[in-house]
Amino acid sequence: MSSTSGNGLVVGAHGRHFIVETADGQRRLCHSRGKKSEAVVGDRVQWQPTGDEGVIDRVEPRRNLLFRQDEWRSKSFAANLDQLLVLVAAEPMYAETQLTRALIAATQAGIPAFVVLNKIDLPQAAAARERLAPYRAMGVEVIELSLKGDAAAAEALLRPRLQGRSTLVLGPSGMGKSTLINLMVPAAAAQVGEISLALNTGRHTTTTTTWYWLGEGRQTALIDSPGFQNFGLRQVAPADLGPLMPDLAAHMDCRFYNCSHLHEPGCGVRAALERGEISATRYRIYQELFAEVSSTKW
Ligand SMILES: Nc1nc2c(ncn2[C@@H]2O[C@H](COP(=O)(O)OP(=O)(O)OP(=O)(O)O)[C@@H](O)[C@H]2O)c(=O)[nH]1
Ligand SMILES: [Mg+2]
Ligand SMILES: [Zn+2]
Repeated sequence: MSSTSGNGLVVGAHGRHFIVETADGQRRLCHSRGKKSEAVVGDRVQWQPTGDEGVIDRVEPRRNLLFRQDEWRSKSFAANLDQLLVLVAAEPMYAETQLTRALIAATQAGIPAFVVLNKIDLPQAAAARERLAPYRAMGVEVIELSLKGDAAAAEALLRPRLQGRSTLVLGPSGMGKSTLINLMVPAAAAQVGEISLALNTGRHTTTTTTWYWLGEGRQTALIDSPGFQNFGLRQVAPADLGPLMPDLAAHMDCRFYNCSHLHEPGCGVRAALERGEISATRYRIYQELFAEVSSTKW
């Protein structure tokens, strides 16, 4: 059977250009119809050929979509995910607010998430580990490894965790996302940048989102993504923010049903903060996010 048209999976996206994997496993360059580029990596699409290339006619309904909403634009990461792997490391040190934002976006999108702390071969890893303590305490799974220092151990930890699922690898620039993809998918050849190059010149930094199959049978997928700096959460309504943070949500026995947990008397969240049951940093991030999402018009 030849793939003259039909169903496909978006495995790469760059502006209005898409790589669509057809039913027989071929990859084909496709364009979106019209001005809007609606498809994202992970989308199931209907397409038809135009010469050697193709046109996407329709995007099938999505199971989920992970995206960020900055002040002026919305940026989709990927669709139809089974899970999110947030990759962090101590060199360069990840910003905790970025981790929090990724976890909130995943929770709101209904996508289970876990954290991988990479580069534990470096002495700075202790500080990163400490920073993750509140996340472990609220039930977030954290896997520690060194993709370069002990690749075999890293692979053994990751493989069962990824098996049979589609996983988006997300994290700030330089954490090792492409290194992880290359370890798990030897044929991937994802571009890995040396830290100095990545941060100083942008070279070798991943700029597109790409779907890779891990092993035979097209059952397990890993998705490499560009590192992010901003991670806007303006899709979240202010009142939804606290409930999306499990450590705060556990203490929302407040006097007022519409408590903002910022200044009201009888606030269970602030009481827990004073007792040391909520991390001061997490609460500060909540304040920062609350201000940010409150400046959005609803
Ligand atoms: N010390 C150490 N360095 C590592 C480890 N894993 C990756 N690196 C290095 O970290 C740097 C960044 O790795 P990448 O895989 O390019 O990071 P990335 O997350 O894909 O970065 P962007 O594409 O810019 O988002 C490279 O120089 C890697 O060699 C590790 O376990 N230990
Ligand atoms: Mg990369
Ligand atoms: Zn409150």
